Amino acid sequence: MQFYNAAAPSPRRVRIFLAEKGVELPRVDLDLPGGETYSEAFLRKNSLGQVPVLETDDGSFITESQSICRYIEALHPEPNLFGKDPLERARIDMWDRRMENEIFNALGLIALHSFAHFKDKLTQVPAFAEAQRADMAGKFAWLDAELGDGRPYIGGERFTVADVTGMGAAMIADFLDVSIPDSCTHLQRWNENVRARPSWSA
Ligand SMILES: N[C@@H](CCC(=O)N[C@@H](CS)C(=O)NCC(=O)O)C(=O)O
Repeated sequence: MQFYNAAAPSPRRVRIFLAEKGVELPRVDLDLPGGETYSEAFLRKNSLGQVPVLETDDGSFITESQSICRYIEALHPEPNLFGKDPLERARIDMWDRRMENEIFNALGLIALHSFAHFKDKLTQVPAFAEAQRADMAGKFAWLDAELGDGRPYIGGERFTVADVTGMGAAMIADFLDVSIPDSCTHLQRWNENVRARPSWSA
């Protein structure tokens, strides 16, 4: 197996997941600002020119951070990060999707609509980036209210892939200098807890 990585939030989700599983994979580090993911050779692995990509032992390529994590979970079931029974699996999936849609992707849109690196990738609307930035406080307040039930982790009583997605989002927030408001004490508690995990530095 070979893991195609870069210094960016989506591959970081996989790095954190692998660290939580205690799994090490041979890794190829790509230079994102240098455009290495758009080489002809890499586009044959992922036609979107994005990382992460996992090359499996039979020569298949899995793209999408979450799909790679699911594959790793199937090969290394413990510690379980996707849920143990139908209800827990649904709850974790629900929270993972919420973290991705409401927080991770919302932050990503700020970068996509404001960084020069993405100018040829989409029609940038800088005002939209600013609007997204302004909307983040409300999104954090929503998540904070949810965590107000006292659960320690996003999906419930134990650490799961939904927290991994949240940690990826926290990396984007750091990079964009978007802070969790002081009033969001439950979210602050979660944020401090996950940053204290050894996998935070993966
Ligand atoms: N939905 C994809 C998103 C992958 C993605 O957007 N990767 C970014 C890094 S975070 C990338 O490779 N961007 C290359 C570029 O846009 O130049 C996943 O979760 O794997």
